[in-house]
Amino acid sequence: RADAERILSSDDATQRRVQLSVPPVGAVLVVDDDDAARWLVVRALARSGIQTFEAVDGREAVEHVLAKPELIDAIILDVMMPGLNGFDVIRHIKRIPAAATTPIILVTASATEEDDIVRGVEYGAIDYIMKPVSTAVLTAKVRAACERSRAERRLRYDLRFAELHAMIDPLTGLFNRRHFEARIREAAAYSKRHDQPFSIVMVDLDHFKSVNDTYGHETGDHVLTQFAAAVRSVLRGEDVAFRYGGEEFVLLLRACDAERAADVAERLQKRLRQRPYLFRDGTSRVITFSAGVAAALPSEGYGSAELVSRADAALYRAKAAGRDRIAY
Ligand code: GH3
Ligand code: MG
Ligand code: MG
Ligand code: MG
Repeated sequence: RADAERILSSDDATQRRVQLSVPPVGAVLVVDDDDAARWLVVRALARSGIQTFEAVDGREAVEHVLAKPELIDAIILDVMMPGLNGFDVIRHIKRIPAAATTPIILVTASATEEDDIVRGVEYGAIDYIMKPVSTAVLTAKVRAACERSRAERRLRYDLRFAELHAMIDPLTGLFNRRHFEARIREAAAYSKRHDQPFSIVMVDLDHFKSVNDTYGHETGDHVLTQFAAAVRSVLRGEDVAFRYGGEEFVLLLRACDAERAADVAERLQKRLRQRPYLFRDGTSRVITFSAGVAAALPSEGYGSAELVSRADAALYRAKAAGRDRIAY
């Protein structure tokens, strides 16, 4: 289920995995068809605490990066290799999203390789080392590349985290209204293209003010989180729930007409009836809501503004008719 909490927690899991599997200094892929040259580099790096992976040709290098892009902090790449040469490898790696910014250091065979260096840098290598390799220069450059790589990864993670937080309601963990606006536009475009209906259900808790007034705002908050959990439990995989405002929620239901949308709302009603909220003072109460259902119409071009106002109007009718009901 594309649910905000799940995305966040799986992101945390990825982050933990990355932290656990990456050694302190860095991990580097060493690509060279010449065994002696490759071992020299590997030994020098190992002595300064850098983990190494090896590839004996371009193909192996690309396969290695494809398999575990997040575990490689930098790539040391021989230019002259049979099959895919160093430039080919750079081009392939730049097309792998998770590795596109991994620093690549070229290893060129001789001082006649000025053109190689220029070409390599144009392709996206950040630096080069001349053969025969100086271990001091090698180690310094690789350390710098690893640090750069890790700083960049941290930044990317922070950005993704910020992005997710901008769409999530912190109290319930559901998506927020801002994200709803984006998703409903997306759903409308999809429906238009495929001529397929979708529906929304506007949900407003009944007499919620009295929960706050009787038990306090904190209990009110807890009721809202429990309600959100109930909402999650009745949704199908392709449905998404949002906290629209205070005690108002909205469900976005893909490939769903008004009748089936009302079924989902009824399932929620039933579930809340089965599990009354138990208050601190030992009393319990069934949390009820009123809901307005609206299906996107081809005649309205599946427009989302009209859809929201029809659902709102239906919700108002449900309230006016006595609450605890679902109206179209
Ligand atoms: P109705 O059946 O007409 O919807 O009655 P109601 O009391 O639910 O409606 P009203 O809009 O008058 O009140 C909504 C209440 O929801 C008022 C506000 O204090 C409360 N509320 C809104 N957001 C939150 C929140 O985040 N936490 C808590 N605890 N209460 C909230
Ligand atoms: Mg070579
Ligand atoms: Mg309200
Ligand atoms: Mg209300």
